[in-house]
Amino acid sequence: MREFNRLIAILVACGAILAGGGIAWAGLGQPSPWQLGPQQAASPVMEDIVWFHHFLLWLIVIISVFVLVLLIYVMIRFNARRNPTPSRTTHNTLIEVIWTVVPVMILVAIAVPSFRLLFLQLDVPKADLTVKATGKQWFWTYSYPDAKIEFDSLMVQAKDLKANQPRLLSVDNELVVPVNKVVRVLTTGADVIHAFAVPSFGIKIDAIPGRINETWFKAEKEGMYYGQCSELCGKDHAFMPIAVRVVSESAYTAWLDEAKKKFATDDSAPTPKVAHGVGDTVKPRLAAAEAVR
Ligand SMILES: [Cu+2]
Repeated sequence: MREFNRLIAILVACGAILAGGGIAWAGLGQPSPWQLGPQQAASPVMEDIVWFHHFLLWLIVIISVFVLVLLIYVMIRFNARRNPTPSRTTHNTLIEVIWTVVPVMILVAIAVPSFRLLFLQLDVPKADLTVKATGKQWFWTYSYPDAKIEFDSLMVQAKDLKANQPRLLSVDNELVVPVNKVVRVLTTGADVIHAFAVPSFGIKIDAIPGRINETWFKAEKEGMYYGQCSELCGKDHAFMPIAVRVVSESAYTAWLDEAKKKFATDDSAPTPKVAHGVGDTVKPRLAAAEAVR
């Protein structure tokens, strides 16, 4: 019985580490050393995802421990030595009803929050702002269609990192959005399939050439939020990070005024080709991206 107690203690400790990991060690907006759980939530969708994750985690821990305890009990109590003449019972209606109905109830308990979360993610609320993220080999181009601006966002090389800039996640031109506003994100790919993902916002959506995908987030805290391309897209797949700077409404307006001068899209130019191959507008930036490596 001492072994059994020790086993239970280990299981409880593992559960505590798993549950604690998500809360205690996760950084805001970026991964942190020894992190086990998801990154801290900064949007309503991610808050639901984190809740759902912990709900499922505890559910499966309880079920696993319950099954393990049953197995151990059967092994000890009903082995050939302690139970030489086994019972001949083949049916027990009450137990059969219980082991059918209880799992069904558990599945329904999972399905309800699962569908609620799915609808929250897919049902894009009325957007305050639309941004388009185009995945290119190997950087992102962001456009703000309403403000008529567009710019490329390339990873900062390790030797050029400033203080507080995380390696492999920082970029030269961040995607800037206002806090507490619904941001609709349109994604597409210019060459191959990429995926736009920011863990703290709970978004991950494919950027497919010739297609526009749509998702949304509402950042509830100001700060820097990092993500990465999440669809294997070629040799520099790991070097096209996503950096989102969430700022106050007034700081956003100020940034937008600056950006309109710096990154204005030329209306007279033909729209960049995004459907097939590497568009003409991509090539000079591609050369620049190659040159720094
Ligand atoms: Cu990619």
